[in-house]
Amino acid sequence: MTSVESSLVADLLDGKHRALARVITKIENRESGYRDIVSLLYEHTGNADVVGITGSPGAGKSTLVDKMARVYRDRGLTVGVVAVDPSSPFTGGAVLGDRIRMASNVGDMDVFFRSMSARGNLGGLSTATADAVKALDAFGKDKVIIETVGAGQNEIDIVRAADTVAVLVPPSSGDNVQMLKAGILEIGDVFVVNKADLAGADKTVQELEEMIHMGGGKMRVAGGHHGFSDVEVDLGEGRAWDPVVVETVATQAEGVDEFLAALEDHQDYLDDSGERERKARQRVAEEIRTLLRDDAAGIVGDEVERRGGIDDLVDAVLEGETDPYSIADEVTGPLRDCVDARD
Ligand SMILES: Nc1nc2c(ncn2[C@@H]2O[C@H](COP(=O)(O)OP(=O)(O)O)[C@@H](O)[C@H]2O)c(=O)[nH]1
Ligand SMILES: [Mg+2]
Repeated sequence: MTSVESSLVADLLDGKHRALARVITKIENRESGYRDIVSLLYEHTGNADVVGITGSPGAGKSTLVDKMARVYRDRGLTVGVVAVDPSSPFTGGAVLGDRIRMASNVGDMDVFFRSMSARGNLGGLSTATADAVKALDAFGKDKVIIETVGAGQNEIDIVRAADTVAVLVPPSSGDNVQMLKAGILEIGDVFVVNKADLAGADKTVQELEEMIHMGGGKMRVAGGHHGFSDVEVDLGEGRAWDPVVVETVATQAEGVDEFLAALEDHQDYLDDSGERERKARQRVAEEIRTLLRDDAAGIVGDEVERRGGIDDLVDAVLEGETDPYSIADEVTGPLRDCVDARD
């Protein structure tokens, strides 16, 4: 590690926002040295409440996050926001809007906004987001909010860095709520029917409640694919969490206090049930696995290059000289020998 990295870390821990911004840029771009930085920050993490806000584009996430941040600031808490857009591989569109918003935040650096995009590396985005959250946490932000658009696995991987996940649902015809079934219902701890000033909000709330109590929430805590029931599922140490539905009008800051109270209830639940610890264990295990997988793939990739690259190996297979299994054995053989020799 160079002195540049250690002094950057020292400055971040010292509360310098410029250092925080530079660290997140290094994380986002996977600049050399970023791993050492995250490694140094690690022991300073674990103090922030991390909330994930997700939902379709235009649902009102950014508007709500701004209002949340304002309330937190009024309470004397510091806030970090990471806005992630997995759908835009380069900086532009929605992300640009967030950058402008960041600039417009009346110089209150206790609300630190930062947007991140995929940079053509979707797989790494959730890792980069989790690392950016660590930087904000180590910096000492009390509340860290991850705002993300998109749907499907990327979105789910990204909000996994959060302790509590809020899903925004605009009021509308039943179709929308039906569409939520795919994945989203399982990740939401709090559902927010934003734009409650528009027609159909009450109906949407009712549909969400029905869907949650039909089994979505119970099924999740039961951890099975079948056999969920209406009885409370005992997790051993505490009660199961029943997702909550709240209504907001983000533009008018209506319902924000109720929303924040629901988030706090969930945080309390995490502590009382032992779920926070379980989640933390799961997150660290996944982090270790991901790093090992990436590192191992990197080592093997280098070895493939040393052997002339993947195309040469493909040619050899197509010409009948060898087969993919034999190649895999040959490439990984020396690694395996190395590991075995250490016993
Ligand atoms: N009527 C109404 N419009 C809203 C509300 N919240 C946000 N909007 C508007 O919806 C649009 C999208 O909001 P934005 O926060 O950028 O959504 P995001 O894409 O989810 O971040 C903007 O024009 C907001 O002013 C609300 O509660 N009611
Ligand atoms: Mg937004």
